[in-house]
Amino acid sequence: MRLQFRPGIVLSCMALAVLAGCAHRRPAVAMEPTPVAHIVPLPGALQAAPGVLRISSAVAVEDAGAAPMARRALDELLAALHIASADAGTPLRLQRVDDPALGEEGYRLLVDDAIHLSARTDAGLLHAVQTLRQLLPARAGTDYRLPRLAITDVPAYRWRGLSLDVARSFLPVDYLERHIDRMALFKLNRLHLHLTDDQGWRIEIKRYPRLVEIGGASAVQGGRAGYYTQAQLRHLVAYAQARGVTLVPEIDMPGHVQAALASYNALACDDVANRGTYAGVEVGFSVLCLDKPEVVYPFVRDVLEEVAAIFPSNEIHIGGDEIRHPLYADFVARTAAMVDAMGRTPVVWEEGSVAAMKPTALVQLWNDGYAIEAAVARGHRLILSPCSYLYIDHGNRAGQPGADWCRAEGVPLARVYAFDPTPYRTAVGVEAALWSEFVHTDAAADARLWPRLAAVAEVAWSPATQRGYPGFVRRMAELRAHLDALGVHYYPEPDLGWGDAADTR
Ligand code: TNX
Repeated sequence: MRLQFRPGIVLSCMALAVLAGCAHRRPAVAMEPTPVAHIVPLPGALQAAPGVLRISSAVAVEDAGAAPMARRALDELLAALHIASADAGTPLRLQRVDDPALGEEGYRLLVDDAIHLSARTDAGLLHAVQTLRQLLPARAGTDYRLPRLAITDVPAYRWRGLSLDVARSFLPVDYLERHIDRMALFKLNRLHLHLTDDQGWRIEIKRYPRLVEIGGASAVQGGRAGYYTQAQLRHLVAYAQARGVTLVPEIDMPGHVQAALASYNALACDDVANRGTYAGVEVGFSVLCLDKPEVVYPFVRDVLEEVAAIFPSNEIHIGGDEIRHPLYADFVARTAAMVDAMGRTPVVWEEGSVAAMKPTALVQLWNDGYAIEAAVARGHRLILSPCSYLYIDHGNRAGQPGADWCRAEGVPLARVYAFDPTPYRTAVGVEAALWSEFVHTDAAADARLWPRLAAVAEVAWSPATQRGYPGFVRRMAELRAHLDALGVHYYPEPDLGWGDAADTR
């Protein structure tokens, strides 16, 4: 179609230009463009007020020492933006308030002539700081403007997580540190570490040194070997804790144990021929010898005791996936009872729900169609990881190399976002999973995780009735600079207009 000259349009443009000219004579404050509050996950309630608050060079922080975690995050944010602390600066108050409506992690953020952050807990205040971080630019400038607004924000779910498979292919400590910082920006609070599998054993166990000498030296074909010392894991636990993230360890048993069998052959049944390490991608072939309880249970107990001594998390994941054995349910019941006796809560993959466990045991759903009702009826609460929405080892788009067994079309950003947890009435939350059979480098992990993990964060935090993909896309597109500042090698997601970025997988 040819464009035609339409005088009406030109005239109305001229009229608009005149009006715009008039606007120049309005008071300066009205001229401040009100920045859009692009926050992910979407806050529960946000009321915008006219105008902005300008912060020129300094803020005056008052915190009464009540929130060390939030204060550390705030100091880091101010330092990154070169905003000084000075008595004459814009007032910024962190305050603990006794408001039950805010729960364990909710917060309020009010921007008027000052910045007020309030919450019942340090964790809540930390989330308030993360919201402030998203409202401010990602990199240092000279002066800053904050929209005047009032936010009240409480998470929908207490478990907002990611499971990282460091067993098939290892991820170094410095990657995990960076990753924890990124999770915190989106208010994600559980990092589940899948520490053992057929292809590798990644956690030092002092009573069984060969687990890391042999099991730690193997990996999936093309992947990275390696292991974490107990000192490194204790460091990571503290690092994560300071950022509001709980590390949840998983020792996958009684299947997925070839690395353990290769390290200690006695754990295998006597007729097992394959006692070496494994670098393939098959599942379901290895099992602790459940017919030798006198060998297996002392091992399991010793390992879990060391795990519990390193990880203070309430929950300890004992695996239980993809293995058939007549003594399977018995094993899961006994192992879950051990975790209970240590004063912790066991978590099992969905298949483990056939075992007799206390109703407090958490069950992690991973096959969309798994008949979970029986477990729910027995009182088990759920961690939701249905693979067709949350298995982000699958492609960002159809045809991307990697896993596709659950959904041939991959698990694109919009698909992740479309997950609705609300029908699962007893869910404690939502957890995405990054398996690493085909994800072997830091950059490849980044490109699987981001931006999809931001969608996971919104699914788990924001009220299902208020969130929507178009709004998420608009807000998330604006946060690209924050991911850039953190050095994230995200997937160049076309829905967000990021298709120009290098695809670093
Ligand atoms: C299923 S999900 C597995 C993992 C694989 C993954 C690959 C689950 C509990 N087990 O062992 O790595 O599929 O997508």
